[in-house]
Amino acid sequence: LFSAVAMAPRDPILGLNEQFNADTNPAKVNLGVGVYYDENGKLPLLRCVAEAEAGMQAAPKARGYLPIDGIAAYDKAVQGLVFGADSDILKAGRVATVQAIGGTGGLKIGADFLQKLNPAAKVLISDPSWENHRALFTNAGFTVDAYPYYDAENRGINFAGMLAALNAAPARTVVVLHACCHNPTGYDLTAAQWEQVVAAVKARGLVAFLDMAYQGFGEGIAEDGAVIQQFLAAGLDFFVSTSFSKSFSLYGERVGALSVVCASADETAKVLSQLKIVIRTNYSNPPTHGAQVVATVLGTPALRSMWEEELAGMRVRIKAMRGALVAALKAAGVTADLEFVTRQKGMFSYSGLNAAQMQRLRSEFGIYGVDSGRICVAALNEKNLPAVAAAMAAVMRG
Ligand code: PLP
Ligand code: TYF
Repeated sequence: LFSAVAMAPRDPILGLNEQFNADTNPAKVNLGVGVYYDENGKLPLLRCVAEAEAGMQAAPKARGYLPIDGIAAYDKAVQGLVFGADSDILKAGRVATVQAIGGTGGLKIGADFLQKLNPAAKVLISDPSWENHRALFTNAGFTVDAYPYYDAENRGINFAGMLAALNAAPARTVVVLHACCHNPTGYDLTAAQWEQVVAAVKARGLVAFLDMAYQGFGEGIAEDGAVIQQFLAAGLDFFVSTSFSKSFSLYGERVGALSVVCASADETAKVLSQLKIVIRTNYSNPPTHGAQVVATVLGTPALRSMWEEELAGMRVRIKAMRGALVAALKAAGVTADLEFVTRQKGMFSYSGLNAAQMQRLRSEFGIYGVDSGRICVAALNEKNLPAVAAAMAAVMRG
């Protein structure tokens, strides 16, 4: 039965983790996978999460099946975070939101629904993008192409190229956009550039799918969600996937959501009914624990402020590490202009190092980043920074 089954390639990023774990170098540092580590190099358990869980443990509940679309209070909290709790769009009942198995699950529910709706549509993702975007939409049955995004020469975004690609796309093309903290480059569009993207999406009749996996890691919760308001203001229907993996440090609980903005409450009810079919035929209904934690935190004022502070703490620490990395590289004799590292947003930096340099970092220094040059600055701390900077400076010198 399985004699013709070929070995599938490893996920390039998760594969790096395996390599890192097998490395016996005591000085090794993992800057590969996109995970936030605290100043002691530990995966944090947020205090707001621990307190919510303590409350849940103090009054344990039986675990029945959840509704197909998840915990109602959770879906409502997601909507408030993404669209603004007092927004007109929510008052009008024009957003269908379902709990999903991580941000990945939100993307997949959206992809499966879109595939039924419009099987011939193409999907455009950024060049480069999170690797799983291409695989996920391809597996959902779409042809996936890329729009220009990274501009290596100018250390930024090839915005003219991006806009030209959107303007050349046929109507109904699905355009996957990183709402904030672009993975892998760290370069985000300005509000003025987003305005032009929104206009192109509207003029060409494209379908925007905003992937929001890092809300709160760039400039703040509302600031990072501002692009949603720009799409709303244009009167567009669009998709938003949400992930709480990073913002709640709940990676393994798989807490996410999909929201679909529709033209009317009636349309919303119909869309919701279709999303539920996608869910029902894949995994029936979602798990309880992680979403209950997030719903409790977001719905309890004291825990919510605690979360906002803890999230701000992660954001501020990442920014400090960006600055410290640039300073340490300069101190190590690197003369190139590295200001771009502090301009980038979120957990990642496209360092500008090439694949050969990234491989040297691994083999000679035990510093693990992705061959594309991506490093996870959220894994830097005062202790590992000197070694990382020294190693980077060494491979940059050649
Ligand atoms: N989208 C992007 C851009 C990501 O970087 C990630 C990271 O893991 C995800 C989606 C998936 O998030 P989750 O782990 O919640 O599925
Ligand atoms: O890009 C990253 O590192 C994160 C984590 O298949 C991740 O988004 C990486 C690969 C993958 C799932 C999650």
